[in-house]
Amino acid sequence: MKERLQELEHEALLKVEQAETVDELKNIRVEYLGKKGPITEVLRGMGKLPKEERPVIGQLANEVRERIADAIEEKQSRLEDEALEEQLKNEDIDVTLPGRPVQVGGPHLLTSIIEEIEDLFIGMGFEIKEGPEVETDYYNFEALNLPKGHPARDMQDTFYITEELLMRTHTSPVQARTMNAKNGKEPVKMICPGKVYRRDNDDATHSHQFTQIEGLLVDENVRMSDLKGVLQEFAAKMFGRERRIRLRPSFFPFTEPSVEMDISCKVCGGEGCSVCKGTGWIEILGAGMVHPNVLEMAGYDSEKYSGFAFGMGPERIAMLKHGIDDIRHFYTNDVRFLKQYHNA
Ligand code: 2NL
Repeated sequence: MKERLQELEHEALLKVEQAETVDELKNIRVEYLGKKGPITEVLRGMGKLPKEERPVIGQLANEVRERIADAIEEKQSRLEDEALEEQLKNEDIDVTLPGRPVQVGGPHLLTSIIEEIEDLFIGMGFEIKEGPEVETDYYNFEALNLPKGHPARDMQDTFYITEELLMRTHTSPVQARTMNAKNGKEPVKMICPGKVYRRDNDDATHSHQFTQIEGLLVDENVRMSDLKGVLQEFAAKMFGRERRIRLRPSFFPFTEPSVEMDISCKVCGGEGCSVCKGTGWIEILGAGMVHPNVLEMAGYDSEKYSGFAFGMGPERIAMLKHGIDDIRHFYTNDVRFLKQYHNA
């Protein structure tokens, strides 16, 4: 019995010595120290031993069991330490390595320009208004002195959805709606930025979808000189105090009289060059005094109220400001293009 126990101990300790994983150790523990293991068996068979041998064998069996258990425990903690060491070695972090740069986006050039123009007019007391891009024929055309049959309503130029519904061709309907809501009584001082749509073939200067910013001021005693002062201030803030402006007669169905505003060419200072096509001037926007028909249709007494309005294309403004030669850059969104203007 004594030899059997010593043999078991020797065998178990050898296996523990050779074990390479915690799992193997678990198996050894079950095999030798488990309820069905050989040591338990020895202890169970003690009844058959002579009485005087029982305590000796019992003590030896307990000692053997303890030594095996200690060996397993010691080996297990060594294996675990080694595993941790290995893991730490693999997870080594070099805190001196340079960080990975984070890609940060920025506002689209068109958004920046529109916000710059908005801020500028907010500074002069104008409100920002927005309205639907799908409009009724009434607000897009009729209310703006473009009656049925007017050439500007041509199917060729407008995305019609039904006979009565269309994609707005300008932001003017937002202004017509705002005036309507005042019932011909209160003044209006607003600008409306937004997307507009035209049936056009896209090229360097045309896009079937682009943006517009229009302005409108309606009150008693509004004169052409008020329009000129506001536009002068806009041009100075947007392009620089040194640029001059001029107003040329023009035509729009919704204003009378109508004008177009030019600013002096930055490149040649007015001498004439390729940028201004030899004229010394660059066209910036259209404007005029609100047509009495437009005021009357919105409910204003055109004898008492008058107003001015203007409209411009933010794409064109941005192109002039930054020397961009193709309107399609705003919509193809090549990041190499967009990135150049993240601080513009
Ligand atoms: C241009 C010219 C213009 C207006 C827009 C307007 C709106 C109302 C009444 C009268 Cl509700 N006028 N808008 C007036 C003159 C010119 O736009 O060249 N835009 C890019």
